Order: sequence, then C-alpha cells, then structure tokens
Amino acid sequence: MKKSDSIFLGLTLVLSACGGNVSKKAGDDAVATADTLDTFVFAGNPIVRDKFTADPAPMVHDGRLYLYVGHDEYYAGQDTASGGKEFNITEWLCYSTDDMKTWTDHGSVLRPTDFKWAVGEAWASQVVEKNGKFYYYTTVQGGEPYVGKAVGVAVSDSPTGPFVDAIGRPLVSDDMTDNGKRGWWNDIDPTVLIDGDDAWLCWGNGTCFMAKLKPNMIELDGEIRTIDLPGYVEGPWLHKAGDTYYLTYASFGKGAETISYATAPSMDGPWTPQGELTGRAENSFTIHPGIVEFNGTWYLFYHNAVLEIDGHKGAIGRRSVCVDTLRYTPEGLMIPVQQTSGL
Ligand code: FUB
Repeated sequence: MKKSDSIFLGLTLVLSACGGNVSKKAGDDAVATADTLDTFVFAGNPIVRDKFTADPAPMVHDGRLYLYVGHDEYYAGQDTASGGKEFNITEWLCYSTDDMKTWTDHGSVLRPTDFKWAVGEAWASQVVEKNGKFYYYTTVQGGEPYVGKAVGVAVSDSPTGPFVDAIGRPLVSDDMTDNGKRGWWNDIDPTVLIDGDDAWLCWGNGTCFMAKLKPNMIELDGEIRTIDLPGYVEGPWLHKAGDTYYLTYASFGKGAETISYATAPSMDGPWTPQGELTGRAENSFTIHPGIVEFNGTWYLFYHNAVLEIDGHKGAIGRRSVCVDTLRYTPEGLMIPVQQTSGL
C-alpha cells in the first residue's frame, strides 16, 4: 500500500467511526484538494451528513464530479405544513470530488433571489457546460409578473459560480405551457442534454415537457411538446449512453414516488417505457434521479430521508442525497438499482 493510500484509509476509518461528515479545512492534511474549502470523506449514504440535501444534479467537468443540490432547511411549523410548504429551500449548494471518496464543500452557489423576478423556492435544478460556460437551469417561484413556478437559467465561467441570471426573466414561465394536471406549479425540475450541436430542455410536474434549446442555451428553439410516459410525476433526467437516449423520472409508486425510465433511439423518440429503475426511497415521499458517468463508472444519485440532524428527523422536506452505482445490460437497459445506506 502506498503511503498516501494508508493515510487516506486511516482517515476514512476515523471519520467513518465518527458517523458523519467531519469537515476539515483543505490544506490541513493529505486529503486537501483546495486551499480554503472544507472537505469530508464519504462514509456511505447519505453523502452529506451535516445538512439536509435534495434533488441531486451531478455534472462532470475536467476530471471532477460536481454535485448540485437543494438545501432542505428545517423551520418551526414544518411538520404540520402542507401544499408545498413542507419544503423550505432557499439556496443551492455545490460539492465536488475527483475520486468519489473525498468531497469538497463549495457552499451556496446560487439562490432563487439571485433572479430578480423570483421570490424563492430553490427546487430541482441541473448544471451543464458548453463552450467553457456553465448554465444553471433551476426551478424557482416567480414573482410578478411571472407568478407561479418557473424555470430560470443562470450562467458562470466556473462550475462553482458566481452564477448570474442569464436573461433577466424566466426561460419557461407558467403562461408558456398548458396547466394540465398540476396547474400553476407544473413548470418545475429542468434537465438538459447536450448532444453534439443540439441541446434539449425537459421539465414538468404532471406533464413531461420537452423543447429544443438554441445554440446560445438561453432560448427555446421551436415548440414545446409533451412526452407521454407511464406514471410520470416529476423530476426528469436526460442522459445518453452509447447510441441510446434515456429519460428517467420520478413515477407514481405505492404511497411514494419511485424512479422509472424510458429509452429512445433519438431525442425525437419514440420513447419506450422500461419500467422501474429503483423503488421508493426510505422515509421519503419524493425521489429524484441524477445520472452521470465518471471515471468509467455510471452513478445514480437520488435522495431519501433517513438522516437526523439536531434532533430533526428526516421528513418530506428534510431529505438526504445518496449515490449508488448503475449498470446496464448488454442490450442497453439499466439494471434496477438497490439503494444502500451507510447509517
Ligand atoms: O425539492 C422540491 C421538489 O421535490 C422537487 O422540485 C421535486 O423534484 C421533488 O423532489
């Protein structure tokens, strides 16, 4: 064993024994990856142990995996709230790793109020890179004149920000889509796939919407269409593996959401339902997929609600982001994922 390996293993055991994220200032020891940021060592799921986190959105850039999450925050009265008030998410956080073991905490990288037209609610998001710019597609609650859930887009020269509103208004506002099953809050949970010169935006609660993006990444290109998927609820995630396109989403399960997916030979479809990728997440009504390949391994990120912090147990609005490996059959189907816990 190399000396650096034994230092790493020793530290892993110490931190694992502590049962949570034990932050260290990078630069303090052998696991340091940056000068001033806190780091911690993965001790099994959930990944982050000192905060509630939800709606994972992984992105790989330049040999590093960046993980963007919503920060679920406890507030007094949360446990009796309903109608969306179960959630109190006022910022998006970013973590990164180059080995899936040691994680760097980049803190808060964007807030809904960074969009002047938005009033709050940092719901699900995804960051993608194109030509050296990082585009942060988010769900927010719009204020006047864009009242309702909306999709915003912010841009940065760095994966960790600062991100600034790219267009000064929503990319998708409530008036742009049929209100369908979920009324004013169906325009949530954006996911973006870049494939060569083309890019697509997909989003929606109750209805799965899809539109092409213009090469500038900040305007829709053409009509908004809908994709018919069995049991579709929300949280779509687009990815491509080999020649196959995958649309993975939160679906109706028994009493809670599960994750299902469909495949297609092109982004124009047809989309073939392929059933459940994983079942409900422990103790959580919602679940949200984020899929990425990193260093030759595919990963499924999702959230459950098993963590307890400061006496506050996991709940619908106090979730925890997890990761498990993802494998494919030779035919290109995703093999159902067994969710693991390190608690
Ligand atoms: O986190 C708030 C909402 O819960 C997200 O936008 C949905 O995907 C669900 O996870």
